[in-house]
Amino acid sequence: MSVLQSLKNIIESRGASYVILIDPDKNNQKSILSQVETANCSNVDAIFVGGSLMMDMNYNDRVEQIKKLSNIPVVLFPGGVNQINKYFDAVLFMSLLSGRNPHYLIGEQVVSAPIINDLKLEAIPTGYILIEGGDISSVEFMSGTRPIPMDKVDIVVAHALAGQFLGMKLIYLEAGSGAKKPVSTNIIKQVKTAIDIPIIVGGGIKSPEIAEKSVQAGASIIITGTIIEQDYNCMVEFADAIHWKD
Ligand code: 1GP
Repeated sequence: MSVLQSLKNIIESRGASYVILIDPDKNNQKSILSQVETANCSNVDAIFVGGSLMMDMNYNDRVEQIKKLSNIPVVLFPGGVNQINKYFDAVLFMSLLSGRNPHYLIGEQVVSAPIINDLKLEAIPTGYILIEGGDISSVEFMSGTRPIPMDKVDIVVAHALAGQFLGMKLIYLEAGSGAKKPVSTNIIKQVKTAIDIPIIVGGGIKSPEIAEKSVQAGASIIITGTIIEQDYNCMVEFADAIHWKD
């Protein structure tokens, strides 16, 4: 079964899906495997792996280790084409819809498509929408694109609709890693009303309560990265809050 289908099945049966984000940067070298071990026994549904930069040459080795240890799907959440390798079960094939930088709208995708094809990786078409989370995010800086202001709800909705009409299978509402403000429940509600493909929400989700409210508003997949780097044990509480049908 495809990774996308397995996530959809979980959304259907458990109400929503919980995914952790691991940044395989050298700073996290020591903690990566503990994070995977904890995820294996904490009702986490998948691991997204990615980061804005690779700061050394051991990235591929770390991804291999993550894949070997993980009992759940390992999906690339790409910061760039150089992060693709054979160890992933799937790749979020993202277009940064909120930006107007052609390189991240279609340039990276053209470069990466033949490699993904050659590796026979599952590509999950994903519309990526960056929303202003209270600080300049790594995505904003690295992509040279401006986020949509949090109060411009109609603009976010229009981008999400455009993504759906372009054939995206998922819409990712991103406030940026470590965001001061997560994506508002108002935005999630309005996007949920407008589109019928699953909504991923991430960035600045620091508590199970925020995760639960985001799911109640219409999020189908919740991503946490920064908070679980600080405390692996909170994965169980996040999973409980997100899997509301259990
Ligand atoms: C970033 O949405 C993810 O791309 C996760 O954000 O690190 O703030 O959990 P956090």
